[in-house]
Amino acid sequence: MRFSYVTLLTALSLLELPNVLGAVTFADPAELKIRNDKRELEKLTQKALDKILTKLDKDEEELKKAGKKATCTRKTLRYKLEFGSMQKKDRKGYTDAVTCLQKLKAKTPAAIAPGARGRNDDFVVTHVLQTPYVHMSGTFLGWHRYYLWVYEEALRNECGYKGPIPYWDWPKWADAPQDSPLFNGDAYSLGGNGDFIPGHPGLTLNFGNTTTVLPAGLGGGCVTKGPFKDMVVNLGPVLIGTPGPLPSGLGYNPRCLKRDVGPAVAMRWSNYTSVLETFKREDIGNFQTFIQGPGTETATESGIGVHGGGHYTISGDPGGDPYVSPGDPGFFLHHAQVDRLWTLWQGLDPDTRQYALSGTNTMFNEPPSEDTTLDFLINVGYSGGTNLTMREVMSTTKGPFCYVYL
Ligand SMILES: *[C@@H]1O[C@H](CO)[C@@H](O)[C@H](O)[C@H]1NC(C)=O
Ligand SMILES: *[C@@H]1O[C@H](CO)[C@@H](O)[C@H](O)[C@H]1NC(C)=O
Ligand SMILES: *[C@@H]1O[C@H](CO)[C@@H](O)[C@H](O)[C@H]1NC(C)=O
Ligand SMILES: [Cu+2]
Repeated sequence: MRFSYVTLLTALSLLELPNVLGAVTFADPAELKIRNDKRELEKLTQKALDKILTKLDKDEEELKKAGKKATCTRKTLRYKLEFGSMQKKDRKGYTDAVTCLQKLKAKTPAAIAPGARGRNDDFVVTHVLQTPYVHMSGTFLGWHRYYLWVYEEALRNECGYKGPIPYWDWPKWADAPQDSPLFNGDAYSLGGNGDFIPGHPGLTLNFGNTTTVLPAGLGGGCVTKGPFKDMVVNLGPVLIGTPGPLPSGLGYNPRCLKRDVGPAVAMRWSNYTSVLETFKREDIGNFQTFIQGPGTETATESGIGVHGGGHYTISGDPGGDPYVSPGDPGFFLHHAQVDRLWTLWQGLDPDTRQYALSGTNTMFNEPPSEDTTLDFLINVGYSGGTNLTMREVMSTTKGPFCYVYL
C-alpha cells in the first residue's frame, strides 16, 4: 500500500522534472528540494518501520523457540497515527479524553503546587519541576517518552480513551499550520489558533548563550474556537511573560489558552529538510542536540531545532513557555513527533543506536552532574507511573511500551 504511494509520487515527480525537449521547469529549485527531501524522508521512514517490525517478528519467533510467549507483537502493538490522517470521530475521541482529564481532580498536593486543579495539571507540575534535568540533558528523549506514555495511560485508564496519542507531523502542515486539521478550530481539531492581535511581537528566547527573536504567528490572543475554547490554564507562566504566582509558576493563575500559530516558524525550523537532517546525525549526541536546538551545527543566532520549531509554531501561553508548555494540549502531539523521530532513528540501526545515550543529568550540565547511564532512574512525579531506569525506556517495543508510529 505504502509502496504504491511512493511509486506514484516518484512517477509524478518524473513528470514534473524539466524535460529535455521542452526544457520547461514547473517547480522552482527551493520547492524541488523540499519535495525531494520529503520523498527521501518517506523512504527512510518506511525503511525504519519495516526494520522495526521485522525485528519484532524475529524476537517473537526466538521466544517461541525457547517455549516463551512474546508480550509485544504486531497484534498487541499500539499504532500511533498522524492526527490529520485519523478519522474525525477518533480525533474527537482524543480531545474528549483530554477534556475529561482536565475535569478530574489533580493528585499533586497543594503544598507542592497550590495552583494544580485538574488531573492534567499534574503533568504540568511534573514538567515544571523537572525541566532543569530533562532538557539539553542525557534524559531528554527517554524521559519525554515515558512522560507521554504515562499521559496516554491516564487518558485510557481514567478517561476511557481507546487509542494512542496521535502525532503532529510538523512539515506536513508547515506552510499553513493554522489551517491544518490540528489547529483549524473545527470540532475535530485540537482547538483553533488564538484570535489575531494586530502588531503583536514574536517571542524572544534566551537559552544558554543564545538569543533568538522569533517571527510572530497569525494569532496571539485567546483560543475561541474548537474543543479547547473554554479551557482554563491554571499554572504558570514561568519564563515567558509575567511570571505567575509562587512557587515558581505553580500558584493558581486561571486564564485563557493563548496560541500564536503560523507558518513563519514552522517553515523555517520544521520543514522537510530540517526533519531529514536529523536522520543524517549518526551518533546520539549529535542527533539529540540537533533536534533540541541551541548549539546545533547549523545554528546561527536562531538555532532552535525541530523541537523548538514545533513548540514555537504553537507559541502563546502556556505553549511558548518551556516550563509550562504541556499546559497546551498540542504539546503531547508535538512531543509524540519528537519521540517518533527518535524511534525511527533508532530503528534504522538498532545495533548501535537502540541503547545509545549521551549527556549528563542536568541541563547544559549546569550544575555539573554525572553522565546519564542506562541504570539512571527517572520518574514523572504525581503524573503517575513508577520509577524506571533509562534502559527500560530505550525501546518502544520492550519494557512497559508496545507501540510504533505509522
Ligand atoms: C556560555 O558561554 C560561557 C562563556 O563563554 C561558556 O563557558 C559556557 O559553556 C556557555 N554555555 C553554553 C550552554 O553554551
Ligand atoms: C528549511 O529548514 C532548513 C534547516 O532547518 C533551513 O536552513 C531552511 O532555510 C528552511 N527552508 C525554508 C524554505 O525556510
Ligand atoms: C522515585 O524517585 C523519586 C525521586 O528520586 C523518589 O523520591 C521516590 O522515593 C522514588 N519512588 C520509589 C517508589 O522508589
Ligand atoms: Cu519538555
